[in-house]
Amino acid sequence: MGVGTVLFLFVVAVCGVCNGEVYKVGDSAAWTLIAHPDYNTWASSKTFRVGDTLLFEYDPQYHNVVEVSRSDFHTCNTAAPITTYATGNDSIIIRGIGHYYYVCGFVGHCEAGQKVDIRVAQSLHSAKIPIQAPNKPIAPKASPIGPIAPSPSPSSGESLVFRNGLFSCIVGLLIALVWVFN
Ligand SMILES: [Cu+2]
Repeated sequence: MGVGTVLFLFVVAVCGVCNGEVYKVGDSAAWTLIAHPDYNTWASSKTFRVGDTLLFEYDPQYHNVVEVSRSDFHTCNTAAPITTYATGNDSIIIRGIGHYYYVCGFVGHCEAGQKVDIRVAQSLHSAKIPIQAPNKPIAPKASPIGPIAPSPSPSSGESLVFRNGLFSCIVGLLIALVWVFN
């Protein structure tokens, strides 16, 4: 395996953390009224970031997902939706920091607790790197950046470096640039 291939794989691995997490709303309970999941407790247990994905899974016969304003969220008014989702398997990418208010638009469901306030306070995933594959075949070359540092050991838990998506993205970008202009 050439150095270029190794670098490419490394960049892909590093930039994997830039793509954000996927949060299934309600976890195993999903988006429902059955057993009345507490979506506010669920949401407050997560740290949402820009670039993360919210996944709403539900039976579209009985539920949907309506993004509403803050005031409509509190009054369960779905007459002026920002966006309505109804596939039963909706992935919504968080576009910026702030609050996102989702309720079920079926009669009585929001009032019964099928509503969630997604608060996005951090934007570490916002720096995304467009990875462009080179057109020319990869020729093995001496690495100008020295040996690749080993990944942090899993036993030490999440390392600060890999928790910080932005830092990882910058490292990945630098490596990609070195590679491209090599
Ligand atoms: Cu519902």
